[in-house]
Amino acid sequence: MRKSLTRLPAWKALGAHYKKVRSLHLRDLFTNDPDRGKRFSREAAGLSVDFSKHRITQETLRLLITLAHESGLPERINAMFSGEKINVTENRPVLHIALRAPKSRKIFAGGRNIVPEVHTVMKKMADFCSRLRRGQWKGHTGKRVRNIINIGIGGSDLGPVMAYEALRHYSDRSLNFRFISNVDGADFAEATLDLNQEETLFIVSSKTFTTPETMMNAQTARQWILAKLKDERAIARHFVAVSTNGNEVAKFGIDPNNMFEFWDWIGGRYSMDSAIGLSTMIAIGPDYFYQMTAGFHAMDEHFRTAPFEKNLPVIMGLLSVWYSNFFGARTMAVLPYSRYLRRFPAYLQQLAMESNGKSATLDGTIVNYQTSPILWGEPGTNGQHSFYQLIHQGTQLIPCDFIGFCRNLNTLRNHHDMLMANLFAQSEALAFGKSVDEVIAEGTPAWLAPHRVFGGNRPSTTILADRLTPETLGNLVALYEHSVFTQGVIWRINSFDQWGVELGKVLAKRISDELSTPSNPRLQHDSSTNELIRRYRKRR
Ligand code: G6Q
Repeated sequence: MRKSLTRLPAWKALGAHYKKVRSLHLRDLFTNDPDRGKRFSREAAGLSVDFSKHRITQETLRLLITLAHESGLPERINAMFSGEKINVTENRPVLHIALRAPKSRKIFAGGRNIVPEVHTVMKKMADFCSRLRRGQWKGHTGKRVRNIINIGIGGSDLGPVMAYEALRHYSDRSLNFRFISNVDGADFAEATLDLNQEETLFIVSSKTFTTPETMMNAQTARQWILAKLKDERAIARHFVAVSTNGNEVAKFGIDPNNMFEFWDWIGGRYSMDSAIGLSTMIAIGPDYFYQMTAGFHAMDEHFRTAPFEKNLPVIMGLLSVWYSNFFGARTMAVLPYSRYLRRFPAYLQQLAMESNGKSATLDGTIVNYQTSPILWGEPGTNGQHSFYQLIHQGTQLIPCDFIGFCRNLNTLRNHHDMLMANLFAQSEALAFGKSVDEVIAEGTPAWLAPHRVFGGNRPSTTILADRLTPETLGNLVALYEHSVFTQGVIWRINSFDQWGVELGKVLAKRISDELSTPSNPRLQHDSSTNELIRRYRKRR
């Protein structure tokens, strides 16, 4: 039987090594190695990543990489890229990397080369987008479509929203984009309030086409269209679908020719560059979309081929393990210095926490170590005037990822220099802090000094890219995807299922039936749930 993670020689060595390095201060690490900034920086696939402000030495990195080898990371990377069914609990291969593979590449799932299918769908999407963007796709009454509403949830929403926001600079400003995900009717009501049905197209994005929230919103959309257009034939002009479930799509009344396919070897949270990205492609056009997939592919290739000591996603993933399992860090913050990336932390929350927020290992044993940290964040500099206080002086260690761009997209006085100055200042302040001597030397009275001391030694990664382009976005997302995979491999969990969302779904169905048949008084939940339902029934 395979040794458990905590018995691997590298894990034990890291434990012993941690005792030696935990008291080292970044101030000393930098003083003792004037080249540290360069030594721990790496460049690849459009990104330059500075790992030097981490509480690591060369030896830490060497041991973490040994851990990756002892955990079989090279074999697992190979298994993913060669289409093995590594999503064992759902008996599926995991092939989002095929979504961005060039035509010449052969990637097999179930013995079939799937790359041609990917390109066929992409071509169909591109044709559709071009027609729509040229105003050739008309609504039922002959009006040009100007409003695009994506209906989807989870992986069928977070990627499209994030990408639309991120790439807004490149989008067609004559079109309106809205996103409906929540079953809260406010989502639908607010998204459609000022829109004319005749000019509105819904994209129903659902891999399964059975997700209750999405189906509820899609039916409401159907009614909203029919209330004005009063003709069933309008559905075919005002709805398209992205799904794997042709039957259900046809039942809804959507023309199968207007269904954009994807496959069960793509997980929802890994699907933003599949047909799920249809709204993205409509917004930015096919050429920019291809640039985005090229960005993903560049990072895929880097991940697949680069030696681990130069491999950005591998190092990032291993650092997460280092802080989670040895320093006991519970959370990590992602802090993009770009308004365009304001939905990026929310997107990464699903990617990281739905992938690695698990306790059972691949062989079914329960872990005796921590798995996914809680991920959170907001764009700088807003966060600085909010929660950064805790990161600087609070009692928890919160590793941070700073993301910034050397060139801006909106040339407006010297805003960008000021923005980036803040990014650099934050990582510097976190790492080096301000000692009590420095504080006193500034003339601070002794009683106030403790409040003004910054301990420093708070780790961060800084990711810099030239500009926020579709390609860079692809680089960035794939960086995190593969970092998440790396962590999952070390923790021996399946990063590609999500059984944790099932129980709530089943109970919601049962309770929803109980709410709609209030005459049935028999409630058989616990006394708290029973009481909440009764109270709601009474007042609804
Ligand atoms: C993501 C999950 C999940 C999924 C949604 C929507 O990895 O699988 O977030 O994307 O539950 O599912 P449908 O696309 O099937 O509606």
